[in-house]
Amino acid sequence: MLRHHLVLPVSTGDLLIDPLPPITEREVLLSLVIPTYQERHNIAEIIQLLTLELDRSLPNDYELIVVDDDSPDRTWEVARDLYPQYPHLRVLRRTHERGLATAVVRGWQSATGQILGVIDADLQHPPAVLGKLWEAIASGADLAIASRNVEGGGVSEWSLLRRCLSRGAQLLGLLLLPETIGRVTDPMSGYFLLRRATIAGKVLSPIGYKILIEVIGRGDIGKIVEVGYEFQERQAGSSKVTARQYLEYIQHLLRLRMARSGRFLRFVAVGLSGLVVDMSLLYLLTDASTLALPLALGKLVAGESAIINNFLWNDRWTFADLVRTQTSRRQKFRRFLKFNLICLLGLTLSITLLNLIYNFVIRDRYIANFIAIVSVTLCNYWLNLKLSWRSTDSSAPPKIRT
Ligand SMILES: Nc1nc2c(ncn2[C@@H]2O[C@H](COP(=O)(O)OP(=O)(O)O)[C@@H](O)[C@H]2O)c(=O)[nH]1
Ligand SMILES: [Mg+2]
Repeated sequence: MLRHHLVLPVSTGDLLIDPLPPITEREVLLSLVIPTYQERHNIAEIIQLLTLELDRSLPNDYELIVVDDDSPDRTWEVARDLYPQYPHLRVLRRTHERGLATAVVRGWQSATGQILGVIDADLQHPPAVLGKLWEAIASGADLAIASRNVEGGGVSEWSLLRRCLSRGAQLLGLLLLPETIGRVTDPMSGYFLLRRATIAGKVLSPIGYKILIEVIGRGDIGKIVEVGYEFQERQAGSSKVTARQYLEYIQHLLRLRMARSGRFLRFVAVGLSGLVVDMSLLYLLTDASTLALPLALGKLVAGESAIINNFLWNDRWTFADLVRTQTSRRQKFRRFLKFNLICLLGLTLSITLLNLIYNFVIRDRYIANFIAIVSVTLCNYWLNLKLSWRSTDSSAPPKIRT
C-alpha cells in the first residue's frame, strides 16, 4: 500500500457524502473518524487502543481518519508521526473550516468504507464498545449509537448542573424536533456507526457539535440500536464546550426544523395548486354554460387531473432530494401509483371525517370541512413521505461479514 507521509488534503464545497466510496487502491468496511482539536496528549493512546480493538474484530478492514482543525498544539503532526506504526491511520489537517460536526463530515467524505463512524479522541468514549456497535450494524441496524441513557450507560461523575444542562438541551430538542430527537435516548452522543447509504446524496448542514441530530434529521435511517456505555472523565487536555456550543445547538435545531417544515409548506402549496386545477376543470367540464357534462364524470376527470398535477410538482419540487437516485420511469410510475392510492384514501377519509364531525361534534359544515381538510393533509403528507417518496425502492441493507 502506498504510504503518504504527508497530511492528506480535505474536501471543500458541499457537505455531501457520495453513495460510492472514492476509488482507491484498497477499500475497507469501516471508516472511523476521530475529530481532534488540541489533543496531542491523547492522540497516541486513542489510536493505539482503537487499533488493538479493530485488529481483533476487523483485521485489515478498517481505517482510522483523524480530522484535525489545524490545532495550535500540532495534534496533526503528532498523529502523522504515528504513521509508521499504524498502517490503517490517515490524517487530515483542515485549515479553511472549523467545528466538530463539519470535521466529521469532511472525514467521511474521504472515507473508503461502507460503514462510517465517529469517536472522540479524548478517551471519554471507551473503544471496547466498538465491538457491540459493529455487531448491531452487522445484524441489520442502519445506525448504532453508544448511549449514556440505556442500560449499562451513564455519566457517573457529572455534577447536577451538567446533568440538568444536558437534559434541558435534550428536552428543548424534543419540543422543536420531536420526530428526530424522540427516536433515540441519547441524541447528544458523539460516538456511533452508520451505513453510508443512509446519508449518501443528502447535503448535510450541521452547526457546532451535534453531528448525530444532523444525521438522524436529514438521513434516511431505518433501524436504530443503542448500546450503553459509561462516559469517562477526561485525563488530558480540556473540553472545548463553552456557552457558544449551546447557542449553536439551538441554531442547529432551528435550521433542521426549518428544513423539515419547508418540505411540508411546499406540500401544502402544491395541494393548493391542485385545488385550482380541480375547481377550474370542474367548471369547464360540468357548468351549464360550458360543456355541461354529468357532475360525477366531470369530478372524476378534474380530480384525477389535480392528482397528476400534484404528483408532478411534488416529485420535482417537494420531495426532489429524496428521488435523486431513483429516476427510472418504472420507479417514477410506482411513486405515482402509490400517490394516487393515498389520495383516494385521503378523499374517503375526508368525506368520513366531515360527516362524523358535522353529525357528532360541531354542526357547522365549513368548520367541520376545515378540520377534515387539515387532518387529511397531515395524514396525506406523512403517508406520502413514508410510502411514495421515502422508500420507493427499499432493498434490504447489505449483509456485512463480521
Ligand atoms: N476537528 C475538530 N475537532 C473538535 C473540535 N471541537 C472539539 N473537537 C474534538 O471533538 C471531541 C469532543 O470534544 P470535547 O471538547 O471533548 O467535547 P465534550 O466531550 O462534549 O466535552 C474531541 O476529540 C475534540 O478534540 C473542532 O472544532 N474541530
Ligand atoms: Mg470530551
